[in-house]
Amino acid sequence: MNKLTETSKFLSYILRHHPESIGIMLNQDGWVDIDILLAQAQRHGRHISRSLLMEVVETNNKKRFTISEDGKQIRAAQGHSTKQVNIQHQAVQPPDVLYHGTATRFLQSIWAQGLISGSRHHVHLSADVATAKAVGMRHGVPVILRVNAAAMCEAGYEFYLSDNGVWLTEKVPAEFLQHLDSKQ
Ligand code: HQG
Repeated sequence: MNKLTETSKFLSYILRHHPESIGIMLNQDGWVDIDILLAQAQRHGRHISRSLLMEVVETNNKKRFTISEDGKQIRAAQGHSTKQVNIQHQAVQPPDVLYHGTATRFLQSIWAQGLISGSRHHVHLSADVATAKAVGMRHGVPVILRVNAAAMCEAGYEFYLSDNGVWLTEKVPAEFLQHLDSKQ
């Protein structure tokens, strides 16, 4: 694994899941001072220069990390499981249709329970089929579910858009899901 990918994975682990593992606290919005992050990483045996950090942020294929406007702080854009973070997203109107990529082995449970966020804070949805397919492939044989976001909005469900363009919602009951036929 190259240095950029390795550092990106380390940052995801710290900024989404286990900030306490290097003794840092994230604020409710997920931010931490870059100076503190790098110093604590160093103390735990992981040297990351500021220029490497910035290169990871800038080159990251999914724009997983966001730098604050003043340039002093960093956060993961989405995907959190740590209880330190509770981002107060602004609800926004989603496209009428969103997509969720998953693996065939989860389908039975999804039809029974709907989409649930599991350990993460939200269910992750995308506006396009290609992204959903790539997400599904991480878990096995991919299958794409079509989410009737328009009907969910009418029913009062809220949607949020992360810094990096991932659509988030708390859960998706099965009645709003449809198996996307490969011909569509
Ligand atoms: C499934 C990546 C059984 C769900 C991606 C998924 C994304 C159920 C898996 C981000 C279920 C959770 C998140 C139910 C949902 N029964 N299985 N009731 N409800 N599931 O990794 O959406 O590379 O936590 O379908 O691009 O795959 O990390 O979520 O298959 O944006 O930046 O449970 O992670 O981004 O898996 O991926 P995950 P996800 P990063």
